[in-house]
Amino acid sequence: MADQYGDTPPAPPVRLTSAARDPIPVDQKPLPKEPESEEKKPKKQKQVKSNQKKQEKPVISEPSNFEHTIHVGFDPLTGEFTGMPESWAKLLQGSNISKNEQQQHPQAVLDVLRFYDGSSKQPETTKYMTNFKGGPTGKIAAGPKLQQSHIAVTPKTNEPVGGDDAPPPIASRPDKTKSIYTQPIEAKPTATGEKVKKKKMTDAEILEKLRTIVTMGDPNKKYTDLQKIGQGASGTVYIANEVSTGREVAIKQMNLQQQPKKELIINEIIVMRENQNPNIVNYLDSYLVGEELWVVMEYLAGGSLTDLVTEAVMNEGQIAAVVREVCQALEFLHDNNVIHRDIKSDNILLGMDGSIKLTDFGFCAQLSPERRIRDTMVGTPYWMAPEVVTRKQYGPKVDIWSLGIMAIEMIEAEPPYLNETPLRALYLIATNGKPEIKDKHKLSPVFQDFLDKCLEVDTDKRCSASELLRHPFLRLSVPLASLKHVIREVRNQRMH
Ligand code: G5X
Repeated sequence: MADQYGDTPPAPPVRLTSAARDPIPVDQKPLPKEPESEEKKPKKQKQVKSNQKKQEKPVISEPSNFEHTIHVGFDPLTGEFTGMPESWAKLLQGSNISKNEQQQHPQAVLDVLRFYDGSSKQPETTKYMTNFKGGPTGKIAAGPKLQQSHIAVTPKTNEPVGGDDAPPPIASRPDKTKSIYTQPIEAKPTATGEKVKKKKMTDAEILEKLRTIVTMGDPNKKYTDLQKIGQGASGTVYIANEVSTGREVAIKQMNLQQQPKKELIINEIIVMRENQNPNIVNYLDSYLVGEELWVVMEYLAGGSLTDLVTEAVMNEGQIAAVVREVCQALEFLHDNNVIHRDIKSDNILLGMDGSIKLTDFGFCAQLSPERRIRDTMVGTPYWMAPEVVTRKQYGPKVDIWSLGIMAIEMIEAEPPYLNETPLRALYLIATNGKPEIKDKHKLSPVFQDFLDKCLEVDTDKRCSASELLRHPFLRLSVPLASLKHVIREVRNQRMH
């Protein structure tokens, strides 16, 4: 069936086009320093303790006993760290963080090193998309009038290529856009009076717990015609036919043996079973098949928001529409004490009807009323909030920061600092705070203000999801149905 573009209102003019996909000049000019960080100014020979980070605000009932302290010193005259572990020195060497930058913010360097070193030791547990595509050469206008585009898409070899029903190949950014996870470096309290943290579960306990959740029986009889749509270290995602209803579902299969973070898997199922919402990819069922855990969920055929931002130019009305839907998901989650912790365009799926849903809760955190903040480091560097990067305790507002970064993706096709190493990106987030937006003045004043409200370093000043939903920018939203054409067009581009 041919697309009709004539039945939609004219889109606002295309903005901020051309260079969005071009390599960004490497000479990153140093941005103005955050005035608030006097305590981080290198004065004299400063002894920086890795674990006894000062809390900016007092936190009640937090454990204060620590283990494993690394003492790293910094000599501002030589610009050299002393007593730095070998692995950090190596990481720092390859990071492109200049000597000058190290000298300016030695504490920030140590913060991000401590963070990133922990994560790099972890086997990769998340993202699945292993296929790649050829260098894109242009973007299509995400309006009703679609310009002829010349997009080089390298089709995935194991991908079923076919008509309108075939799952589209899933876009992939470089490996550095994959999610990471580190254990909290702050000590786990064993006996602090307050029982704030649960003991780590054993594998046997995890299996036992899983058995109480999953549906008995053989899913191979209930779901047929599995076609692979994503692949990664932790599992494989398929599209399948649900025999009882005839509808398409997505199935994420995870081999439990290969899971370094089994608690997170249980978390994903338990949390998502309880939290169903129109703006979230809904959990449907789960099964244990030998060593494999199957998670059945709704299937969205329109690809991810990454496909859209990298292959189309979005106007403000379209951006507002996407942002509103994601805000609705976040308001719901945060009201229910769930933090997603990995908001980025890759985790926003599009339905062929224009629906927009948040997915991949593999990193989400369920907060309890007694414990409203977290200290585990989770997410994807480029989208991480400053409080995560600098290892402060954090809460639901981290999702709002990441939403702001995702809004930048919709303007510029990629998050700030994507051409940097992850470690230098973390350093830049820690030291620059709010990122610079190219051609910010070309955005409408309400959009600029919206971005400022998301990308506010001070978490108390950063808006909540509910507050953002009342922001005038969201009144610019186009109807979701008007996105159908764009989603279809991008999908078709990707299929051929
Ligand atoms: N529905 C879905 C997930 C969502 C809440 C528990 C993870 C991928 C990939 C993935 C592709 C698709 C594609 C099309 C759907 C994924 C998840 C999840 C949950 C309920 C499970 C990864 N990386 N999908 N439609 N999912 O290739 O956390």
